[in-house]
Amino acid sequence: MSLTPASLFDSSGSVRKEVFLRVYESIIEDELKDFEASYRIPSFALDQIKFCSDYNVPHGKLQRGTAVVECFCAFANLSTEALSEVDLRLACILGWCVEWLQAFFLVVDDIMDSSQTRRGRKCYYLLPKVGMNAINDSMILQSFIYRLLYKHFHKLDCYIKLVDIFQQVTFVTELGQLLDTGSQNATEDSFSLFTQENLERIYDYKTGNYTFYLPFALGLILAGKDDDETLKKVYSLCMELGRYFQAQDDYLDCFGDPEVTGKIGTDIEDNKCSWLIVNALLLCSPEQVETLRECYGKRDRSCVEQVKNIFRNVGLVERFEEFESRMYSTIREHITSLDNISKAPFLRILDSLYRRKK
Ligand code: GPP
Ligand code: MG
Ligand code: MG
Ligand code: MG
Repeated sequence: MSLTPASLFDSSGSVRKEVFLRVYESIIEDELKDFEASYRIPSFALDQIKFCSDYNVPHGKLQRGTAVVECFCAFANLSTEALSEVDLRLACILGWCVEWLQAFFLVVDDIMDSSQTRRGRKCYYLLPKVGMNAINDSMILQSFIYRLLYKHFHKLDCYIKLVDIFQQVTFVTELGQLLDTGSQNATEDSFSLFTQENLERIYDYKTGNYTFYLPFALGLILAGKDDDETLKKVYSLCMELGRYFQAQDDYLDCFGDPEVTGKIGTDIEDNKCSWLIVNALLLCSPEQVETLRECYGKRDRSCVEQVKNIFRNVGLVERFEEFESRMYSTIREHITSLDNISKAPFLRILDSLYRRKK
C-alpha cells in the first residue's frame, strides 16, 4: 500500500482515518506472519492474538494515534509534499504504538472499574470466550509496542528515546491508575481524598501523559525537534489538555449519553475522585454532604440516582459549562503564546475537544 501526503491527509491537514486504518491492517498482518515464523505457535493462539488486537486496538476515536502523525508533519518543518513515504509510514507505526498502549490500558481499566461497555460494545473481559484471559492478552497488547519499535526503529538514532518515553509514560500512567483507585480501596475516610489537588495529580498521571504528552513528544522525537526546552513547554501544555480532557471524561461518565460515549459510567459506584464529586463538595449543604457520604460508592441504583440528583441540584451542569469555556480560553491563550514550535497540532486537538460529547 503506497502512502503519500495526498492520500494520508485531507484538505484541512487531518489524517484520513480510513488510510490510517489500512496501515493497522498491514501492521497486524506482518506481525502475525512474524509470530508464526518465530514461535511454535498453534493456530488457536494466533487467532486469539488477532482477535484481541482487532477487538481492542482499531475501534476508538484514534485521536492519539493520528496526533502522532500530524505532530510529526507539523514539527518536521518540511512542506507536506516533501515528506517521504518511509517517514510517513514510520509516523503511522508510532501512532499505532500509542493506540496499542491505549488498548492495553483500557482492557485492564475496564476490569478494574467493573465497566460493562466500551466503544459501544461489551468490554473485552466480559466476552464469554475471554474472561480473565484478558489479563495476559492485555500484556500481549503491550508487547506489540516494543516489538514494533524494535522492528521498525532499532537502526535509527531515536530508537532508545522512543523505547524510553514509552516506558516512562507507561509507568507514570500506572502510578496514575494506582492513585485513581486509591479512593476505591480507602479504608479510612475516602472523602478526604476528594480534593482539587488530588484530582489534578490523578489527571496529570493517569491521563495527560499518555493521551497528550506521548503523541506530541513522539512527533517531536521523530522530527528531531525534541530539545529539552521544547519538551518542557509541550509537557506543561499537555498537562492542561489532560486536565481539561479528563474533567470532560468525568462529566460524561455521569451526564453523557452512553449511546454516544459508547460506555456506561461507573465513577459513582466505584467511589472515584472525579471532577463532579470534588466540585459538589464545594457547593453542598451539610445535609447534602451527609447524603453523599451515605450514597457515593454504592452499587445501588437508588443511591446512584440520589448522588446524580445532588450533582444536578447544586448546579454542577452549569458549573461544568463555565469550567469548560474557561479552560478552553486559557489553553488557547497558552498555545498562542508558544514560540519556535508549530501551534497547529495543539489548536487542532483543543478544538476537537471543545464541548465533546464522546
Ligand atoms: C482513564 O480513566 C485512564 C486510563 C484508561 C488509564 C488506565 C491505566 C492503566 C495502567 C490500566 P477512566 O477509567 O476514567 O477511563 P474510562 O472512563 O474510559 O473508563
Ligand atoms: Mg474506566
Ligand atoms: Mg479507570
Ligand atoms: Mg472515566
